[in-house]
Amino acid sequence: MKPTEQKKFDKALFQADVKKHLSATYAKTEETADAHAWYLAMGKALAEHTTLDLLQTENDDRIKNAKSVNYLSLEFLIGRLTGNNLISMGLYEQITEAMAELGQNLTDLLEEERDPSLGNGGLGRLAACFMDSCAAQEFPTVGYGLHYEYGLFKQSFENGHQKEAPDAWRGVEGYPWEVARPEFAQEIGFYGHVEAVYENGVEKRKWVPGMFVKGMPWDLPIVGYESNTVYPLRLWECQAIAPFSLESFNNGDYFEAQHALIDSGNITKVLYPNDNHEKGKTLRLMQQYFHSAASVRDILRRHDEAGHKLADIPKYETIQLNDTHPTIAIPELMRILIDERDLSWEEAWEICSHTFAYTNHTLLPEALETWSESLIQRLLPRHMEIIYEINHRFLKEVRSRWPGDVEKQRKLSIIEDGFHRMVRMANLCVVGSYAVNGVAALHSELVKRDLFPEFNELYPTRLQNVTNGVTPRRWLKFCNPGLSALITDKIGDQWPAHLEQLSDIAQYADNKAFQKQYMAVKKANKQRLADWVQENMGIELNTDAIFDVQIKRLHEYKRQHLNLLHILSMYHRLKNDPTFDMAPRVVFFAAKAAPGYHLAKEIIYTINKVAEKINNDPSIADKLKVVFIPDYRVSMAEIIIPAADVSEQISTAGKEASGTGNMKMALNGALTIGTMDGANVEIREEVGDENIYIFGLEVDGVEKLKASGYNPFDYYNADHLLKSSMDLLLGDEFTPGEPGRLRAVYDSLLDGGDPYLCLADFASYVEAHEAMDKQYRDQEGWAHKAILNTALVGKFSSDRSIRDYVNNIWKLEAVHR
Ligand code: 26Q
Repeated sequence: MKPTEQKKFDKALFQADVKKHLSATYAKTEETADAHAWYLAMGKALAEHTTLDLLQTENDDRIKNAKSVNYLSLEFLIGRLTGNNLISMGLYEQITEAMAELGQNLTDLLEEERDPSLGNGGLGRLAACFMDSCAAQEFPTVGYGLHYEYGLFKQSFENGHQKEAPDAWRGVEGYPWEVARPEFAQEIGFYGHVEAVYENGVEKRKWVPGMFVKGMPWDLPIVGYESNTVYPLRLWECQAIAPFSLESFNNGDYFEAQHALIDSGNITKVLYPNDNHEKGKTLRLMQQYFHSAASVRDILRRHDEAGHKLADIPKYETIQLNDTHPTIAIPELMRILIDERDLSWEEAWEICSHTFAYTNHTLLPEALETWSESLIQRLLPRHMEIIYEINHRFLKEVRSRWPGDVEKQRKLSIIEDGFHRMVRMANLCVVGSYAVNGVAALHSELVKRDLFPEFNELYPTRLQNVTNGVTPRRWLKFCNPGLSALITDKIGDQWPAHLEQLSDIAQYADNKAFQKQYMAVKKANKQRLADWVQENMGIELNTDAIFDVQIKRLHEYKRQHLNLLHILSMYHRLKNDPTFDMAPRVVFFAAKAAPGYHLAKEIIYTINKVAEKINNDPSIADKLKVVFIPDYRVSMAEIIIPAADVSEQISTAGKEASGTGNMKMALNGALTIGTMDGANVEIREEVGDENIYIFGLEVDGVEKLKASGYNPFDYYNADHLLKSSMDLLLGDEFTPGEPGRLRAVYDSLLDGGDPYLCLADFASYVEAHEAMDKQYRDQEGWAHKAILNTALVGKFSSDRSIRDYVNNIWKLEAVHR
């Protein structure tokens, strides 16, 4: 839909709707309503419109008869919906005015919304950007996720230590944008046994589950940018089937029945807070199966109701698996087709193996999912049989390709042999999918070379690349209105849907007037962040300083502790070298650590302690400040990213699959300091080597160093600055009266072997920072580079990523409404 075709907005009607919800839904009068009540009432009034559009999209025959993508993900880190939906609906200005007439400031109301924290980090946020881009380009999509009661924990600091608290994101009143769809509820089984039944002399397998739960779907509206298309993000909530056990209920064993209610309520109670690390917990596998089973059944329901044949599933549906977390959907679809729909194995496999596609997001061995065979056997006995059969037939193929090569069979087998046999979910995904992709060019090459070389030989076209992207609506237009206005002023207002147009900004990179305006916007964004920090953390910041930003989950491979070493080196030099000069700098961190990741929490503690000392040292003054912003979340990113001068993307080469924060910050005019890792490689290709600061070992350098026996002490002893910086952690400089309290990080880098090569990259990292520091003192040169970053990263729109999926993998067409 073109903006000119926008449905007419009736202000008076909308205001009446808001007042109606204020009283009828939230029991407030205009006199007693606070900002929160006004936000809720406004949200409900808006959601009325999106729900209508959702139903129309759902019932659109052209969509029913077109191919859809079903995006299966255990995480959707969508961020606040109200502001974003207003932008997509093209109503931001009108609603600002309508609410102002009701005495309410829209910006303040938007701050009342809690972030739906239904994801950990990059993978969940990517799923949210992809939903936005599918809707914007009107590629028929349903997102399937889980309706966790508690999202990712809230983080606070107590004496520098991370403290976690539960996050009941829906609040007491419920989330205004969601709508329950009880008509689509599903019953899902667990446990039990498999029976053999004979029909006309042929054996049929039948799973008899030992317990059932209910899957209740809640729909969130994903509004297409400037279109009436609204796709559902369907989140399953697990509920007990009440009365759970009729027998125990009738026997008067009420408490037994209640107990069961409580157990099934547990399944979607809380999001697992591990990022890039799997822990083989039963409840997590129950979440995964619950999610897959409910989603697959809903897909089949839609397919059946549209009047399509089973054999045509691959023609009308594709199922994208966001990492291996929903892998069990593959044997689940096989089970339904064979056991419930009476297809032969061959017919069922023909369908399945042309329906699923799998995205890999990590090479870290500790993040590759495996589940114990005995656990799957107990929880999902029929699925285990099906997995054996898939493996059996697959290994036959391996044997005919490499006769007599037992090693190949051992490596490729879906079942890992050993004392405890394990099911390798990634192998099951590759075997059961028609396409597998990595998330950046380098990562996809490593997937082929290191993770699945034999699969790549066996199925040479299956492994592909789709470089990640981010939605320019949320990550530029909405979060950076100043820069957006400036861009629109120069190149018109079509860029949010056609980000490649940003390249037209490049011609202004040397235009002094434009540079001034651009830097003024950056300054205002820095002021907005500084105000937030002043108000919430009581730290005063100088907005002339370099705002140096590292925001992402806390993980050793992301090397927040390398950044820390740089901070220590600056502190050391400021204290000890009278000739040392540097531009004032504020180093920002924001990161949550998985609650069970001890060293990650120690790194947070160490940074906080170092920050405390530096920020209060009068001799440092405003040369250096360190700010660890608590409770990193999407709405916080929306304030930090537009204010960044420097974007820290410093993972050990080969470890970060893509990164997406790198794209968001470059788009908003930060210069990247980064390794040749993930999408940094492609950002450099786009912006040019002069406009990015690349440092450190590359993948082959990392490999060679590791192979030759890396010894961090060699670097420690040879580099005076490095040694002096690290030694600061040994005494009680930052923990008065508690010497050695910061040893954990120090030890991990020396005795611990420095597995992510911080010391090897330190000198090169410091050198890159010095070059940036020097460049920053030349503000015109800096502006030139920053403008070119904004101008040249159009490739990283998630619209382009989705078009890549559509053209190379999904093969489906847009349906314009
Ligand atoms: C697995 C099993 C049990 C419990 C938890 C998990 C689990 C949960 C989340 C494993 C991994 C994740 C998240 C991974 C992730 O966020 N990966 C990131 O994906 C981004 C989008 O592709 C990339 O940009 C990042 O490079 C990658 O680290």
